[in-house]
Amino acid sequence: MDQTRPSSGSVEAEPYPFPLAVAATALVVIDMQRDFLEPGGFGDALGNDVSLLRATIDPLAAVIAAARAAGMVVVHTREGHRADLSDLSPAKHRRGNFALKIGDSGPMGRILVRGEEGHDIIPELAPIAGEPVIDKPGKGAFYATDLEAILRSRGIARLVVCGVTTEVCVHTTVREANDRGFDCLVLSDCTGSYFPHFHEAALAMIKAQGGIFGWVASSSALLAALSGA
Ligand code: C5J
Repeated sequence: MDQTRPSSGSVEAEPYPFPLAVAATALVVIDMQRDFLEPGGFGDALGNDVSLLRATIDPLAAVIAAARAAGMVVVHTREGHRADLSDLSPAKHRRGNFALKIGDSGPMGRILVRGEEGHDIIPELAPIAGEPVIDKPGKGAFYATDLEAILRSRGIARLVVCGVTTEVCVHTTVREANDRGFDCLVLSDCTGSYFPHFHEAALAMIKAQGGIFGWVASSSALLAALSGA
């Protein structure tokens, strides 16, 4: 059986409906980490208003719960580095020129370092047993990780992508996935940016030109489709 064929119905999306194929779809939750979403983390250290990202938490919690109930594969990612920073390129380390850099000590431990408090996924969206957590040193979730192997071994061909930030790690991941042949649906209210105009532009780019990178929908459209599936 072709698992990518719709199991029933489709998600109301732009530029056109996204066929639902639950068994072949994974929910990929990008970098919902304390370092990006809580005061004292990396995002805050860069001068950003973290409350802009926190608006995604409630809708995303509902989507994760529905995905789990439907038996969808749920994958989480975290951006961060080894404690000795041996996987941090000098270029990435230099970038920004702010008071706090990756690896420096902040209020939630060393910024974007694996194992530190700030690197953890926020408690509201904590992974449950059996859900893969992908630690990634880059912006894209496929670069230098085993995400693709994990998805392919589970027969996944389609991704619902959520998380932060829309124009950086979400967008990079969607572009990487698209080039690897995955169909991506991005949920507009479950993705967020410190820059609302970047969020809007990033979503517009995904669905432009007949869905050049994928589809965009609201979480309510996915929840409606899942409840009918
Ligand atoms: C950033 C991310 N913005 N997860 N990371 O540095 O989007």
